[in-house]
Amino acid sequence: KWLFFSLGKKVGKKFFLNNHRKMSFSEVEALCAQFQASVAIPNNAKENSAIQSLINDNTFLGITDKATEGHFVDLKGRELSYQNWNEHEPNDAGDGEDCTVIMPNGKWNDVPCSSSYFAVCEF
Ligand code: GN1
Ligand code: CA
Ligand code: CA
Repeated sequence: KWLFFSLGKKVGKKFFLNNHRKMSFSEVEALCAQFQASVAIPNNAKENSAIQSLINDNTFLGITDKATEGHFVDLKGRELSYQNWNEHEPNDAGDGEDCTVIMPNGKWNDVPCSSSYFAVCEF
């Protein structure tokens, strides 16, 4: 089967690399850390497009509201400089959603951290 996406993309000083296996958010954090990388966070539209070009399914970003419900920050608790939520998101649906995925259309959705999605690390 042909893959219509690439394995990695350079944007400025960042390199985004995606993993073609679904895993929970804690597994994604461990995976990226293993490579001295972090779970990807797009800081602007250009970086968001770069990540979008690497994926064809929902993919975790390094953005959570675990600390304060409804307040999404990076994994060090810092404010986000860019956000690209889908309409009506984040909505903390179901039993709660504290992690974030980028969808194939480039928009973001909050999802349960325990659910399994693809991953992108940034170097
Ligand atoms: C999904 O399955 P449902 O409709 O309850 C999604 C939510 C979205 C919602 C948007 C696990 O929830 O995050 O906000 O659609 N849940 C999952 O309508 O992806
Ligand atoms: Ca939440
Ligand atoms: Ca949601």
